[in-house]
This record gives sequence, C-alpha cells and structure tokens, in this order.
Amino acid sequence: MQTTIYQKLLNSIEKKGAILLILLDPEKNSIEDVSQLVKACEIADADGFLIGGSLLMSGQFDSYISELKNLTKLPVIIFPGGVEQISPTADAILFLSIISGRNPENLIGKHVIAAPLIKRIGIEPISTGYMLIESGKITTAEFMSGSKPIPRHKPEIAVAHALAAEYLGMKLIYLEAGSGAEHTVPEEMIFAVSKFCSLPVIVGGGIRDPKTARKKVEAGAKIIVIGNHFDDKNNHEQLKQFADAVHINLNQSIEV
Ligand code: 1GP
Repeated sequence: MQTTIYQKLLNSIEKKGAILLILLDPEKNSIEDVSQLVKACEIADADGFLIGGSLLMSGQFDSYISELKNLTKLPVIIFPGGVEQISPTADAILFLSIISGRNPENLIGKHVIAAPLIKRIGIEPISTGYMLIESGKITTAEFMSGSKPIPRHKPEIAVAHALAAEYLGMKLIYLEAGSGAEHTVPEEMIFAVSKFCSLPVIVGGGIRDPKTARKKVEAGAKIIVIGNHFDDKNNHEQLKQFADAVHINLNQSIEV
C-alpha cells in the first residue's frame, strides 16, 4: 500500500523532531518568483509546501500547483482558504475545521460541499483542527472566518479545543496566529496543547526568525509554517538556518 502524505509527515517528524513547511499564496507569489524559493527549500532540506490564500482572484489554482509540482519532489499540500481551493494536482489537502469559532459553516457546512469533490478527484484529506489564536491586530483569517480567536493567555481553552479535536478523530492541530501576525502563538500555549493532546501541533503566523521557530519547537510544535517572511527574496538565504532550527533532532546543539 502507498504511504499517505500524513504518514510521510509523521515519519519526517519522528526522524527530525519537527518539520518546516513553507506557505505559498498564489495571489502573492508568482510561479516565476516561487521557482527560486523552491530551489532554496530543496537545498535547505525544508519539508514541503502549503498552498492557499484567503482570496483567490486569478483562478489559476490548478495550473499553479501543477507547475509547482514540476519544480519539486517535496509534498505539496493545499491549505484552503475556501471550497474553491481544491485541486487534483496537489498531494493532499488539510481538511480544516475552524474549531476555535462557532460558525457552523466553518465547522461542517463547507466540508459537506468539499467532501464529494475531494472524493471524486482522489486527493488525500488530512483532518485538521484549526484554531485562531489572538495575536494583536485583527488578522485576515479572523476577519474572513467571522470568528473570534482564542485569548492568547488562556492555554487551558486551547487545550480543551485540542482534546475535543482529538476525540473527534482529527489528525492534526493547527495553532494559527494569522499571516503576518504581530505576536506569534505563545510558547506556554503550545506547551500545554502538546502536553495534553497527542496530535502533532502545527504552529504558524508571524514567525520571522530561526530563534523564534526553535522556541516553538522546544515548546512542542511539530510543524512550523512560514509564509510572509519568504515573500522577500532577500530572506531566502535564511532557509537553511530556519530548517536547522526546526530540525531539532538533527541539530540539538546549534545556536540559533
Ligand atoms: C498563516 O501560519 C501561516 O496561515 C503563516 O503565517 O505568513 O505570518 O508566516 P506568516
């Protein structure tokens, strides 16, 4: 039987301690710009790509992912901003429920529309409990989802949500400060969620340096997502430092 993308992610986490995924937004990063970043990711030993955005204006989602797949052997996973972001060209899709909110559309409504499509095109859904965490200013994710984030200094609320996701059979927890967040997800919250919930924890939003990425991993994060920081070509040379900071099993003693 073919190994699933989820299992491949778990295998990499087991080996490296934690993994680094780079978020590409087709609206912000043209495929020409991305080709340089993709090469840098392969050289730096990054672990894969998330593709998605809050708004899709251009409608080039399928072809964007196909072109990306031609550039890399790393996993390409859809991180959908909406039900229109489903494509047979990707390796898998995060089947996200915004469990921090109480909007039924984001808990089950959109899933009912997306599920038959996913079945028909045959890509792997990875059920993910997605939590918005308060991070300063209102983020796009918060605005677009019409849901309130979890207060950043209330780790116990995040733990209860994560446990509920685990008991509902979800496979990943995503603690999201929001793209370009002013403040990242607090380590205290990552630590509490990782301690009480056995699902791998993804952390993203506002991470702009390797040291911060390492702190999230030391607190228990198993997947670190970086988007905005690598929109700037000048930052591509830092990819290796980020990957080394996240791959804690391979680089336990390095100073980051
Ligand atoms: C957003 O968690 C991701 O969904 C990444 O955030 O763009 O701030 O790195 P940044």
